[in-house]
Amino acid sequence: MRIARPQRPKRKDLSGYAEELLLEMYRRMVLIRRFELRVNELYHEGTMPGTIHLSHGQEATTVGACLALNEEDVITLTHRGHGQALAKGVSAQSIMAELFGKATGCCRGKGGSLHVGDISVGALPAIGIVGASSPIAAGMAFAFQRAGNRRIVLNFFGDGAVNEGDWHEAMNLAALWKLPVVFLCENNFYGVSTHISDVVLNEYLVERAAAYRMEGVTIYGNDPVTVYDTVKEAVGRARCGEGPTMVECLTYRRGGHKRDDTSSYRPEEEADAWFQRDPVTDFREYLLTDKRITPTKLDGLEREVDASVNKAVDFALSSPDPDVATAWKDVYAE
Ligand SMILES: Cc1ncc(C[n+]2csc(CCOP(=O)(O)OP(=O)(O)O)c2C)c(N)n1
Ligand SMILES: [Mg+2]
Repeated sequence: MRIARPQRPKRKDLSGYAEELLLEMYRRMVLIRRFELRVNELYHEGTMPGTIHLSHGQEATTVGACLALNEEDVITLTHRGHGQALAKGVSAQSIMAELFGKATGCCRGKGGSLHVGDISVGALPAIGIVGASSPIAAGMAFAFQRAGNRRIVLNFFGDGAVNEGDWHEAMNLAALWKLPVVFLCENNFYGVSTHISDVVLNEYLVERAAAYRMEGVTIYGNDPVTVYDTVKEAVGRARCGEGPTMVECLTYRRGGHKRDDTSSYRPEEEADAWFQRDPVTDFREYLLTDKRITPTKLDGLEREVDASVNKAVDFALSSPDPDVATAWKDVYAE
């Protein structure tokens, strides 16, 4: 097993970024963190049904990537999709209600954790089959290209997807037809308990993009500014008809693969090194290097986020279950 250590790039001067953008980055990252930790509690105390894959630890990647998009652009989500949905602007209330299987959920309680999303804000409900979202993303990008509407698709996938046939077919056609899509790999080094270096010889997964003559880059995924700048550039190229880019973001999940997984398969030295580079606390510290941003502002924002997560839980718990008569509604196209 090859251990990859977190390598944070040199911090940039933040004065060139709008304060509003920086605060929104932080707000969304804190929202994902607090949301996921709350879901974890609710699940383990037995209040929440179903299964869950939590995304805390990967906030900088999802938020940096989604903020580089326009509202009308679309993302595809993975099985680890709560953070991706929140980052694109799906409401915390409707995701929380979905996790409880309530009628007010973003999929009216029929999808649960594995299918969160809301197409009205450009988040296609998640696809739990590893690698299967990439051809769908390429297909949507093909439709956008034909319509000439300058929208783009951002396809989230994990390191586990790069050995799936579907993923390769999508990469090939997207490169060949210069489709307006960004392939965003959340490389957290593990597919369940399998370390990526035990199943792929390449040091960086982005080497796969070169095989399709696609642009590609590997970046540190725990800094939202780095992710934002890189994805923004990729999005710009895609929107101008210059074709797709693969962006590989190196990150780490703080929890297990799912539910009760304690991640005992992760070497302590690897986990410790990544846990010390917490994207949320790191970004808070980074923001405070900018003279426009004060601890008071960030504390206030954190309190607002906490209140919104509490509100989301209350909303979900007090929402009705779906009516049995609607069981087949919205399942097939009419
Ligand atoms: C085609 C397919 N094979 C197996 C599974 C079971 N499965 C669910 S998540 C997962 C691991 C995916 O790893 P990765 O793509 O790296 O995403 P991560 O869980 O690390 O976010 C597997 C094997 C699946 N959902 N789909
Ligand atoms: Mg993974």
